[in-house]
Amino acid sequence: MTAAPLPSPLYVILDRDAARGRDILWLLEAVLDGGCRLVQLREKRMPMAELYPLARAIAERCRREGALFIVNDRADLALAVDAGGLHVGQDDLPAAAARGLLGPGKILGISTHNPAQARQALRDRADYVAVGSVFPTGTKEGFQLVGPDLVRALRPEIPDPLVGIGGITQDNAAEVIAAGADAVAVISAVCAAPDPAGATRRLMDRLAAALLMRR
Ligand code: TZP
Ligand code: MG
Repeated sequence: MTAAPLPSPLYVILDRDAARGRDILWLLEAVLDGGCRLVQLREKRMPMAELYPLARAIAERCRREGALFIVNDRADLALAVDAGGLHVGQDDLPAAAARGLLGPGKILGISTHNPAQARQALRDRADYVAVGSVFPTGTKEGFQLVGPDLVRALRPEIPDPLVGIGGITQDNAAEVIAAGADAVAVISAVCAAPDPAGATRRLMDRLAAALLMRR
């Protein structure tokens, strides 16, 4: 069965480090204001006692706005705040176990860096497959550079939504869509932007134009 389409071609990952001290809920408002309806909370160091109320507030705000909210890494947190889903990488809770915990009603996204991992993600019943790092990034230490070529190579065999991630900006987002991605995920291009709402809006415009070009 092919997974459902994502609600937005732009996937903004909210990351406190990239936000340079700015409030995550303020950033969320900017992202929603800019028209994006797909967000993730990526927070590696916050104590769970602080992370839980933050994730709950994001989940509630996204629910009211009709946006899909995905929690990074933590299946327990995703379930506790009734988020729309969970995103796991290759070093996290194995995707098959995550799928079992989440049940069929939640979205499961899986990060992959090569064709074997992408095929395994399909077998583990991913709802979308993330591919990266498409370009060099300063956000993730030890990233594996795969280029738009991996997106292009996977497109014919991956029926699920494909999400390009890593080093994606206004200037190269269209290239990722042209390679076959359904969406692009960004951290710094929005979270570190002086005007995150404007940056979101401009990325949304670029992506809409790139998707039109592909039709
Ligand atoms: N996974 C692969 S690259 C990356 C992640 C989480 C970092 C993306 O951040 P940015 O700032 O959009 O390059
Ligand atoms: Mg992870």
